[in-house]
Amino acid sequence: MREMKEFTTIEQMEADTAKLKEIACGLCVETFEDRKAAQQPQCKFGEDGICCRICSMGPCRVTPKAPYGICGADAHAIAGRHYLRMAAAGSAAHSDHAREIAHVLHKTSAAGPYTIKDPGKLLSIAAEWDIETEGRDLYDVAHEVAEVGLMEFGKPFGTLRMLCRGTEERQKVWEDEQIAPRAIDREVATSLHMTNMGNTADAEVLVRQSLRVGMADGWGGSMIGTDFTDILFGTPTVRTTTGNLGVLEENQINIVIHGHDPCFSEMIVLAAESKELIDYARGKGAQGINIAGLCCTANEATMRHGVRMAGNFLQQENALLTGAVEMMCVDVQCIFPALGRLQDCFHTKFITTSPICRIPGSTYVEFTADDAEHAYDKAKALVKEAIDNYENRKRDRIFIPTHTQEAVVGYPTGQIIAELDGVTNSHLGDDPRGSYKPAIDAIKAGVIRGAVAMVGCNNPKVRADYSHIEIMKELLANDILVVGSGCAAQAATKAGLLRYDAKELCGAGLKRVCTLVGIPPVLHMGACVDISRMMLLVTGIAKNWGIDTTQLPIVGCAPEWMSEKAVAIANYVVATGLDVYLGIEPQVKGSSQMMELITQGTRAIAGAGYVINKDPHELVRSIVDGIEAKRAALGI
Ligand code: NFS
Ligand code: SF4
Repeated sequence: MREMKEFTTIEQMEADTAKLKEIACGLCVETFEDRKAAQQPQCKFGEDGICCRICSMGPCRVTPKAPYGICGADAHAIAGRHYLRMAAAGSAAHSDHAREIAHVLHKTSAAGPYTIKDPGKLLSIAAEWDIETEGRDLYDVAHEVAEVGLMEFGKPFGTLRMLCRGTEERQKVWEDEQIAPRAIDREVATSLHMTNMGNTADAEVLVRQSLRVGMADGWGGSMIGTDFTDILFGTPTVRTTTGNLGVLEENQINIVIHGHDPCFSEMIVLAAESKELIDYARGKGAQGINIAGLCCTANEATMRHGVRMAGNFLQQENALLTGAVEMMCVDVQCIFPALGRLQDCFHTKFITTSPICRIPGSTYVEFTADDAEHAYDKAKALVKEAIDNYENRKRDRIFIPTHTQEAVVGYPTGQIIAELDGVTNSHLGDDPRGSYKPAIDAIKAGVIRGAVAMVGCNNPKVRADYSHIEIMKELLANDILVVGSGCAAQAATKAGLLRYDAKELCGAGLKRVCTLVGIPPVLHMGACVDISRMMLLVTGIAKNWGIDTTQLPIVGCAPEWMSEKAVAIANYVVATGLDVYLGIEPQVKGSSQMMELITQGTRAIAGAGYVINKDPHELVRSIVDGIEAKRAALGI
């Protein structure tokens, strides 16, 4: 057996960041740490969610002496409205990303550049949606599937199609509690309308709508986005890759892709693989073209191409500070506007590509689905520009940290179930591997005590990646399987937790499962839109077990979240019946009613709620206790 490689510690990661920070100081440019310091003390009213500027009578701030805004809204109304607006904005972001993917699906053709990579998935969705497939051209079917998907955003009647994928019990809860989302855009618009001046002031009603608009994301926008991305670019499969800043190469053209929507970055990846451009790069003295990813675009590209991952949210400035990036090419979401200023200190070209995300200081090369036929040519032109930029590197300014970790990525729902099924004989015979029984048996027997979906961002309010990594290690030691997405999955990548031999960190039960099945103990499920995959995974387990999702010893955890998208996600995870453990407090503390509603009130509606604790060690303790309590209730 090969000797186990070291894991990367949080201190090693911090030492790398500190060195890059020194470079920034030497160049007199600021990073998020400086800006955070300059923001202290952060506004207490904002933090508590009791500052309202929804109308121009305000801003109104609630204090003991002034408990009402000018219109009479109290702290609960103000905090509740703000919270719902966050959920709505998050849902809008994920869903608009999905809409763009749907438009690209609508532009597919056999001639490319966008083609159908997973016809099986296309046909199964067509069947689910009663779309005729017999004797039809695949691309006709694809275009109709795209159109029906697009109707989900604005249809005037009914609720979302994908809700029927839920357990029967869930579907009844969603219906009875009036949190079954209608058209996606309608839930976003309704949320904005409800929170408009002079509308809903009842916190309970605002929280209920937060669940509904969250559902429009998780069981609507994100789920459509995930399925259509699979159809377009292939359903991910297991592959081995590498993560952390050390994936940037001293002697290659480094192009960083960053953001969320994989449509354009897919083209960049393909262009960088073309012989013509590789030869061109060699002609310019580089050894090759190295594509590295940041944030969720990295997750998407790594699962389908094995593209290496430079890091997560709080590493975006670090990537540029290495001085070794010829081009950073971004699409939408989670992109620091600071990059526009930072690029000035380096030769890096900062390229924005989406009309949704325009940033001063960047070069804008528009990419939209309307112009999909030219996407590959545009990508080639950009890669060539990056190659031409190689000679402009300021070689004395290059510092690439050396830490990297191997990572096994690409576990969509079907893959996880098939892998776990692989330990038994149930896959022999005609049935393809894919029975849930072994997974359920492993949980029932207690070999695996439960599972946690580790999701979400980094947040400078806490040590970057520390909570993610500490919590994951503790869960593994307690025989709790971890599935990860988004920046949480990348924290695991950087630490080495996506390696097969990370099973050494597990308790005896989980270690045995990982050994038998040949999986790492933290399973990379993809980007944040792929949390919809997690919802289908828990639904599949619950259905095959014959119980509801809320009874499962499975929960969600976002210890370092920051984005409005995380608020949308937390709401649909709760609405799906899973408790959500948060390490950052939602900005509603100024309202006792809101705090009660998000931690307890939703339990009466959906059977789940938030548990909030800023201390990662206490948080993970409560996760383990929560999972054991679910087991006890099931009598296992
Ligand atoms: Ni999710 Fe992905 Fe990261 Fe947070 Fe941003 S990249 S969609 S929002 S920061 S996990
Ligand atoms: Fe003030 Fe009410 Fe206007 Fe908010 S909606 S700013 S509380 S007057």
